[in-house]
Amino acid sequence: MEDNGIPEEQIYQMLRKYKEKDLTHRSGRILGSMCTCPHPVGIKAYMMFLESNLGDPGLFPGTKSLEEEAITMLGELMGKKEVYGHIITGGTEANLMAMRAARNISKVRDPEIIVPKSAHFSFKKAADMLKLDMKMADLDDDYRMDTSSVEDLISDNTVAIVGVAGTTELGKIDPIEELSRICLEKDIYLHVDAAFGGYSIPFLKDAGYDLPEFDFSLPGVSSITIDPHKMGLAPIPTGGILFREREYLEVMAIETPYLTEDLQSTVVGTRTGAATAATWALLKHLGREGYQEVSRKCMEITSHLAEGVEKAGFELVTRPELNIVAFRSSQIPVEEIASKLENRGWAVSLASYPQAIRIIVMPHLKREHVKAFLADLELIKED
Ligand code: 0PR
Repeated sequence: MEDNGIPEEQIYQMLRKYKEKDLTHRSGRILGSMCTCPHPVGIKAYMMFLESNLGDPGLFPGTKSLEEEAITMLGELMGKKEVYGHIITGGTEANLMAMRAARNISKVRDPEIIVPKSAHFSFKKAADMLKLDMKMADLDDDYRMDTSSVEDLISDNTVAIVGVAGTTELGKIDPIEELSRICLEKDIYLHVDAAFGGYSIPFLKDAGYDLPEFDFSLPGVSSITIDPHKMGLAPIPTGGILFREREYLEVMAIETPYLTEDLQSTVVGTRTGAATAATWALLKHLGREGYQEVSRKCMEITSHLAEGVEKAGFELVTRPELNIVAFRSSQIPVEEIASKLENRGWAVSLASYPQAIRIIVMPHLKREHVKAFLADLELIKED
């Protein structure tokens, strides 16, 4: 720390030097991120609420109302207006809260959860923190959760089953309808991780895409993760957790003796109201049509990219269901493709199951970026 403070302008200059080293989404070079350039309306709303702390909501009743309204709007989007939840830091915290609710509501001594092999690693964190035994269900031939494997894994200790609507690596939608039926029959908590797909599947359905049911319209679904900081275009960190019943929040409520609320169910104590303001503002500003446009454009570019990848002689792992393209080659190992693309300035990421290059076609990826990428993909065959 300096003895004498550095003048403001100099501070910004110093910061710019660091920022120059970062990649930007706007450059179109980030191909493996589920985040994107935040929408200007989200940024402005976020900045308006920088001092608001939802950890002490009695001081910020306006922000608290915004949170309730945002949760209702998200609930409506997910097939049920009366839901209970919070705007939190992201998918990890949402999945952790869901697993905590499921564990606490059960009276099981050695709790187990069942997640698909494709589940995000946040469930491993949740299992570790909550002392849950995590069983991994197999995937079917098209990388969706295999429900017969789920049924084999169910035991008296199962406290939750997790299905994913928009898997992290391939963007697949698990058979939630079937999971809902199984969970209702066996009285098991069902959590749907729609961190990625929650902000696109309903809009793509509106646009005529044939996608399966995955939300509270299915009676077995107990909770849903839906992340505004992914396809919702909100600034980071903004996540969402929705519960069908208030009781799920109550079973993990902790007494908060000196705050303006008596009980708190979130993991985080002091938490920003800015994320809530951004979520609310974007839902109101873009509306169903605005968000439909965002998702539709991403899907158009996804199709274009998938076609181009095949034309260049690479093999698609699966037909994209959402805006993720995963591909590999019979000639070049995946790591080599990745490093050659990286040498040409593309920040790609790898899918692990199966090993593949994975491109998430977020709204910052435009046609011109895909064109340049496909040209480089042709060239790397000769590198
Ligand atoms: N659930 C699913 C289905 C996810 O894909 C992710 C994250 C999470 C939960 C956890 O969400 P948070 O990261 O918000 O806690 N999926 C991306 C991933 O791990 C997150 C990401 C975003 C990674 C941008 C890299 C990146 O540059 O791949």
